[in-house]
Amino acid sequence: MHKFSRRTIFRTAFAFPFAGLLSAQSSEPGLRAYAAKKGLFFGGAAAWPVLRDDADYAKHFAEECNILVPENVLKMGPVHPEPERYNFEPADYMMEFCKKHDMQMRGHTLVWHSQGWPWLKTTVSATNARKYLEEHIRTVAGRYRGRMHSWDVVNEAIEVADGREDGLRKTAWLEFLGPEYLDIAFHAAAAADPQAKLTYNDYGLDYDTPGNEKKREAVLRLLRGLKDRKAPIHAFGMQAHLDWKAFQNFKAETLRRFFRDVASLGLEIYITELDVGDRDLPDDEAERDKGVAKVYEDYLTVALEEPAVKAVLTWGLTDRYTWLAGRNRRPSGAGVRVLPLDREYKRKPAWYAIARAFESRKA
Ligand code: 9MR
Repeated sequence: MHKFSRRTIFRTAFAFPFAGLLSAQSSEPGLRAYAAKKGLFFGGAAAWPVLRDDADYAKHFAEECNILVPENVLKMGPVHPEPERYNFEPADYMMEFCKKHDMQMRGHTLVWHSQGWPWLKTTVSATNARKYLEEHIRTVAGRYRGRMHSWDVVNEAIEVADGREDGLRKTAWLEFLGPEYLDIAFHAAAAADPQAKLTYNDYGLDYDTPGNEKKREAVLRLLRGLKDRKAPIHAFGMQAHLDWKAFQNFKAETLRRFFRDVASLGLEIYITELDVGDRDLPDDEAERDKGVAKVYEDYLTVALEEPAVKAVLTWGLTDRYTWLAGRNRRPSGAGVRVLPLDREYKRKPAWYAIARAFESRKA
């Protein structure tokens, strides 16, 4: 474990709040050390083949993270492009990378309505859906048996706007198998990897708005249902795709209450896909970085009050590679500044904000 003091981090962050100045980087340890000091994980979503081909990117993952999640390569389509063919090469590489750098790995995701099998429509039907789903989970989760920290078994199964009483999203899996597809997936995952923490992961739950409240209710219903039916579920993944403007709707007590409700079901909580959209902040970098950092700090400080929260992962690590580059494009052409490291891998105010939030966690 690296040595670092609480004073250093506060001093540094406040002395040079927005500066790339500091980013010559220092002997300061990575965020993984701040997390580990509290028995927690910090990590990021890694892109493929960037992790293999960009040595700087890889170096910063190893330095900052004690957990990694593949951004895309374990999704149903990428990992299982044809009924009889799997592509494990990228995820195998990432697993080796994790081992080499003393990091854990999360799997994302066994069941999702998006980026599914290209062959779903032509091959899968109500009569064979269960067989295909179980086989997929057995093969993918089974390959990494005993080596995954956790698996997002089901991702984003709630869509209140789809109009069902139970809030379930209308997907092919629901159509073929009914709501039982959730239980089928969790049981198959537990059989394939009895050690991994099996997780339900979702977004749109962060704010004190009627829409988010409805979705929180539906997610709690889903989690409670799984627990009542004795499905093997161990954790809830809070994606936390935040946005600077939308964050005006954040209310600490609402998040606290939701996390308490989830924790009372006996589940761990992971912040799985954190980032902070900067679309409505001005072009000026210092101002933007300050606004984004404040959202990271305000959110995480509250989230980390909840003892059930065990891990924080950002969706990406550097502004050089982020899905928000497309979504938060600005008229000026200036690049987004939404993650802890900038395009040149320098630590931004958001990095210090995350470090301070870890420091605020009660041991
Ligand atoms: O960041 C991911 C992007 O590269 C993919 O094109 C997209 C579709 O598969 O998924 C993005 O990641 C999503 C994650 O898997 C689930 N939660 C929302 C994320 C951002 O869209």
